[in-house]
Amino acid sequence: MAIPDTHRRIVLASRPEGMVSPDNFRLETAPTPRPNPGQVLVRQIVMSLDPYMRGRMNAVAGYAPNVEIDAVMIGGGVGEVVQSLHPDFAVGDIVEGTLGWQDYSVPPLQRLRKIEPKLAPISTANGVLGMPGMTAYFGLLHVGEPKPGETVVVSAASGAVGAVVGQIAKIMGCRVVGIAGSPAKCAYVVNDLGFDACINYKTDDLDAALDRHCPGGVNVYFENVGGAIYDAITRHLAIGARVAVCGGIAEYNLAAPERVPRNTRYFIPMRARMQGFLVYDFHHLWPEALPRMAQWIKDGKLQYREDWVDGLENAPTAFMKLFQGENFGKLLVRVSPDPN
Ligand code: NAP
Ligand code: FER
Repeated sequence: MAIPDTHRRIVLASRPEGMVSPDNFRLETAPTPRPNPGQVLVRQIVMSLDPYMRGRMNAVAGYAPNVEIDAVMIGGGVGEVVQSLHPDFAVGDIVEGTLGWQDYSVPPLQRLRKIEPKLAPISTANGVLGMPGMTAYFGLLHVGEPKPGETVVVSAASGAVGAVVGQIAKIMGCRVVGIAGSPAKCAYVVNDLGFDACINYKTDDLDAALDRHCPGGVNVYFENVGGAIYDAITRHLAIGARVAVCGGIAEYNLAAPERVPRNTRYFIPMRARMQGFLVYDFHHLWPEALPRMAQWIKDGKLQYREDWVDGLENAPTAFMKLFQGENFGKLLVRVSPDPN
């Protein structure tokens, strides 16, 4: 396929105040970037939409730099190398990396990895066999440290991370309770993914449901949400509980952070531990986790669900779904045809 002179890209037009809106983004046509010696040019095929991107839209940087106004939105994606000036990459290679919200990119090489399209659909490099899957794997096993027979609770249970957390916890011999925002999502995690129970936080009484489903208390809580769900879990911790703080999506669109004490007193009698983590802390261990996860998929022990949106131009409206609970599975954008 010939490389066009211009391509489409989505830039950050303004910083959200509170809830992000499609108006915070702008679709542009710009000259197609070109690689220098030692670089490659990638045509994006599948773009990933992830909650962390909301944080990168803020003026205050977190663990990584924020996106500047008028700069291309940050993001991961899977694409095809269409021009290579680097000895390790050939035209036609499928790669995953920081491709941004755009058709073509010259991505940073530190985060660029080759994907074997025969092993699994290439979209999985954005999901179960990529950043979200690795988050679930290391957050659960290295931070949550579940033991067989223990009760593991995970919020955003049907999502890219949560669905994998629950299934790995089942593989580890745990009792698994999900928390999700609709009857369909709850039915999916119980009937399709094998969770023992699921609580619909929008309709169920959280305390009553946790009493019922976690009679011995919660040994491991994999925290994705924050707010009232976190509060309820802290009232049901078991002695020696571990809270693995992965995310707090209920709080990402608050105009100002909440500054209230969050039930720390409950940690005292339970001698509970709470620990945050970033998936990138475990980057050096991904090569050991990825084949294990791929084998679980092959063995039918690990299922994944994708929620597809067509067209780069629809990324801003699709992004909103993450914060409205409208995505059901890993949220992905089909940017261009998959040659595989
Ligand atoms: P996801 O679960 O596929 O999608 C987000 C889901 O969050 C929504 O579908 C919705 O599900 C739930 N949600 C949204 N707003 C909510 C609210 N106000 N209250 C309760 N639930 C809400 O997303 P994901 O990619 O797997 O990410 C899950 C979490 O992991 C996020 O917090 C993310 O920031 C975190 N994360 C952390 C790391 C790390 O390195 N620490 C890496 C990746 C992801 P319901 O319909 O069930 O409410
Ligand atoms: C995420 C949510 C938050 C994530 C990273 C963060 C990699 C980090 C936030 C910060 O540094 O403030 O989903 O994924």
